[in-house]
Amino acid sequence: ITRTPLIAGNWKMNLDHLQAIAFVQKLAWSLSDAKHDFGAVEVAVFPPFTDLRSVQTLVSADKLPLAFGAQDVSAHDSGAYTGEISGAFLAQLECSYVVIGHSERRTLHGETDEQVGAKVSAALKHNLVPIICVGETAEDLEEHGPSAVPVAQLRGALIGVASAADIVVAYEPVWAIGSGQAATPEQAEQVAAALRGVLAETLGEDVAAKTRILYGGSVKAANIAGFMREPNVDGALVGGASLDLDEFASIVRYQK
Ligand code: G2H
Repeated sequence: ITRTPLIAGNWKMNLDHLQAIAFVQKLAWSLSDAKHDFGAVEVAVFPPFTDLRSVQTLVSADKLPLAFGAQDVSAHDSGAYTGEISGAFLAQLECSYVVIGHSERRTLHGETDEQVGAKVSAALKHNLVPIICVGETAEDLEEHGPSAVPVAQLRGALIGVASAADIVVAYEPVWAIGSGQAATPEQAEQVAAALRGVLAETLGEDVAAKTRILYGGSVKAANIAGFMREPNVDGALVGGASLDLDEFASIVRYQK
């Protein structure tokens, strides 16, 4: 099985409506100019909710070969959940993906593995591909070793997930996020291999073999190629560097 690499740009709470339009247009032009083969390396952006409609309009009007998704989703379909956004709404905006359980949601909003699991089920129900984020803090790493916490988080998120589910997993060590201090490719590979083992155990060998596992945490043009050489790393979830057009375009073109 070959897995198409995915380079995903997580904008976090950056780029307003007008900036988002300009960025997506320029990104598509820049990659097309460089003759990027979108079939060989898939590119996706994750703007704030308020930019999704603009990005959708642009992508569909200009038939841009970019995928997009949201940075979070509600576990509920509709109802009295002030401030939440349901998977049904995201599906209507033609989102393909949704990031779930990012460490900033876990630490700043207290999201638990159980809540992450409920959001994963909600995403799948609306045909959104969840990008399930897992990762350990520096203290976890010291106390439990490299894979224990991400493995437990992934198991928690997969409770209730059907075996045929189309999912993506992102390994993002918390100590590497926005710190400039990325994991080494070997560290990322070790955890990615353990996570693929969890997928095989819980969803079966076939799903494990086709599921993409991304690395995230201070990815930039200068270090992407090392991660992509690892057999179990199938792409990257890029934060800070996804806001710089040239840097992000270079990350996407990591093979050249
Ligand atoms: C991890 C990552 C993107 P950065 O949060 O999800 O951010 O690349 O800025 O470390």
